[in-house]
Amino acid sequence: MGCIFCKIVSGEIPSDKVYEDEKILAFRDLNPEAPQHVLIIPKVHLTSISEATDEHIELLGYMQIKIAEIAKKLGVDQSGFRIVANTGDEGGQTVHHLHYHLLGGRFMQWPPG
Ligand code: DGP
Repeated sequence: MGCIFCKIVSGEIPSDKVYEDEKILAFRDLNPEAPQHVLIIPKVHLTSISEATDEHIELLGYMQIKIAEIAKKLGVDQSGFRIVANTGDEGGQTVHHLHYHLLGGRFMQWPPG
């Protein structure tokens, strides 16, 4: 399969890992938009949140809790941070493997562009 993030999970493409366990992987974005910019992905291939079903409830809940832990590890849990899941073409998704961007270390404007 040609999925870039599956290749990162398998180690075929190297990444700057921040956290890993049997279910998820967190690694630094290649093109950081903030001092801390980490991508959190499930190891199983799931295209986007649009394709999530009841069978993913546990995994998605797990990811939220781990994101909080990762934010703490990055030192942005107290200052604040943003999590974003670009979904589909108009959502700006370019890699079609579910991922949350965790952005922190600077003030985040709202609304986004
Ligand atoms: P999105 O536009 O939401 O689908 O974000 C995809 C992000 O993935 C984008 O910010 C750049 C990042 N990215 C793409 N390819 C790679 C890669 O090979 N390694 C890493 N670390 N990040 C990548």
